[in-house]
Amino acid sequence: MALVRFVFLFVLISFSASAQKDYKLWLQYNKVDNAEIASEYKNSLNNIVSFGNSETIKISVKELETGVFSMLDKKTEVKTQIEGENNLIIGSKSSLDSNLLKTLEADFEKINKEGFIIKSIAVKNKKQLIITGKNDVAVLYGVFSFLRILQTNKPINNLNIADSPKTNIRILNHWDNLDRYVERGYAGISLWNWQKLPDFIDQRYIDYARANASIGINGTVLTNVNANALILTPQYLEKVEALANVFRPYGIKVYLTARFSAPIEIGNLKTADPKDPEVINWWKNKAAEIYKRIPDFGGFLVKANSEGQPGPQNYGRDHVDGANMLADAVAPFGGVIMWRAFVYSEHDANDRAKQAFAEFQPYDGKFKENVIVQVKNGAIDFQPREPFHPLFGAMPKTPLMMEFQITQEYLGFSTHLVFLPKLFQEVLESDTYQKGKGSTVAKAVDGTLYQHKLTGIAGVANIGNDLNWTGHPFAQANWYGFGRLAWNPYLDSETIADEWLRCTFSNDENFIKPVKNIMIESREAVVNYMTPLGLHHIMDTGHHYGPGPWVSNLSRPEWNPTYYHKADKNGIGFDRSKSGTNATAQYAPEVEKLFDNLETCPEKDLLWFHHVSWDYKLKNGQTLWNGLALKYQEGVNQVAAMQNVWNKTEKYIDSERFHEVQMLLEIQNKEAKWWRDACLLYFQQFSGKELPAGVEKPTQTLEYFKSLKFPFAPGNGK
Ligand code: GCW
Repeated sequence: MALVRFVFLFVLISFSASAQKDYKLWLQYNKVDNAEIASEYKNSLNNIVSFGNSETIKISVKELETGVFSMLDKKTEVKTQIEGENNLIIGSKSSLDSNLLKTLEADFEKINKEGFIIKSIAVKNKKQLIITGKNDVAVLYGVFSFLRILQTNKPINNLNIADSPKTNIRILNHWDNLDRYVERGYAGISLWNWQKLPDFIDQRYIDYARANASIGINGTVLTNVNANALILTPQYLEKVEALANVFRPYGIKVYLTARFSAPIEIGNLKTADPKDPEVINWWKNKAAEIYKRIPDFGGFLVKANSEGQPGPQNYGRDHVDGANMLADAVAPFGGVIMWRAFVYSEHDANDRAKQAFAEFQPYDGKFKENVIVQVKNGAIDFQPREPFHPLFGAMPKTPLMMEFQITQEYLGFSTHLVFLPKLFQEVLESDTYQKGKGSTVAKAVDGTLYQHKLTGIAGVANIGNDLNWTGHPFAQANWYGFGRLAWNPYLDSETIADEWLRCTFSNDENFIKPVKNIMIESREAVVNYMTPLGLHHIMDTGHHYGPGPWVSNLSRPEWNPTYYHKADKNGIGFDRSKSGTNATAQYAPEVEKLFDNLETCPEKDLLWFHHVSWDYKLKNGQTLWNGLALKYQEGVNQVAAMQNVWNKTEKYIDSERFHEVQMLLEIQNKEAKWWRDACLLYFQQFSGKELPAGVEKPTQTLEYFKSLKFPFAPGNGK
């Protein structure tokens, strides 16, 4: 009996230890096991000297104490005066004495409001390390950045860092409903426990804020863009206020989605017409009511006249009327309106890829100062690969915000290991040629191209109440990488993968090198086994789980995969060139030319822009049919290669996360094959050709794949 109890206890303890690893994200603060580095760190870190006593500074101190203790086994004392040498001084500009201010004068010139300085300095001839910034939250960012230096085992003896975020709004968009169902969520239910709020503050809220602050995220939209007006009632605002209070010391502002018809639904008005004086007044009062509770409320995110959501067009008005009316309501309080450009209509016979541009581009320059238009990275919908959205090169007078999707709606849910920063980087680096060569999407987004003051990057969150937050241990890297890129859209995804692996797992090069490769390869792998050569939107209906290239019976034509791949006897692909829908004309002439011409169009985007015959010769000499089939196979092979690498990592990490990833990769392998077989069997009906050598025979018939149904697949909107 005693033995049983002992074993039980042991299991419990080891479970909670490993569970903690999953939960702790990239803030593991593993013990530094390189003795030399550890002793160098210990020698350079005596006491913490803390100036200021705001909540944020207290959090910063605690974080440093925890981090240093856990990584170095060293207990630091917290002082309020500098004594001796090798102290770690933290405090914001206003709390520093004139001596320190003078020493750092030139450094403060280098940073913006949210930027930080980490610098080795001499105070009265004694060496010290200081972390500072223009306000307390900037100091917190500096603290996390410093801890990351320790986590990644980099030297600290001569630091001289001045780093500022390049965008103002670095924000998560939660597609969370009030009943806690997360639209396109694959990691459990919503973190926000509305029923227990405002009185019960779940530790999760604090840990969420801390994780976000550690990567520089400074905003969160709590509610789904498919909005519910109830969030704007006092009953819910009280709960929102409680969350805002938790997030504030971490520098995170709360935003909400505004349902355009709220004045009718909760305000008892007869209309929501943005030109109606009563409606205008209702929103003004609502804004005042919110700001009374939450003085630093960020503003509203709005999905209007898109996929059935109400909007100004219901009243014969346009997007500018709607956005500007709301902008006026929040302007007195410093709020912003993030107005989404994700619009398309079944009543518009135009190519769906052209519709958002056609509608929004003419509005350039017409929005109020505190409106930022939020544009998805591509013109369709978060596909494994899309060319950059043409709006990014076409609205010089309007601040444009990037919307990325961190949750993997179209990239294997939380089951597939896909490192998204690679995708994000590809988009950010794309050249719009708006002001000639070098006019990258990143420059449009960070405002440097047209000197916009309001800038931002949004990511549709992949977070839920799963123990590990994101469903897949490696999906944590996508949350992390999103934050890092929102801070600096010019960061290299490989650097991000490297940092994340070291902070999350281990600094052992034998682990880092091969696993980093997995991450970097993983994005191309998913493109290959789902939608190679520019194919897109061929997933199954509604839940978007698995392949469904055959689907053609949906009420809206542009919801059908057959609309997108247009496979027939003659070939496959969507002709968006001049001979087709001419979507290429929405890009700057240099880009238009590149995409329009079959010879110059990058092969990765081939079938996005061209309908190409099955016998078309690819650059490597293969026919399109053979090349397509081989790409599908390559995707499957890449997953198998990822598995081989992963299977050798067991000795470097905890067995729980090792096994989790191992099982998930096995599912990914099965599903990659499913995609390959289903798509190739389906397209083969049109090509009429044999599978080339090197492509494995399908395991099932096309009929079988078509018969698969998933009525309970997660994340499908309700
Ligand atoms: O990708 C599609 C999703 C919808 C989502 C919509 C949007 C929130 O399938 O679930 O709705 O985009 O971005 O508004």
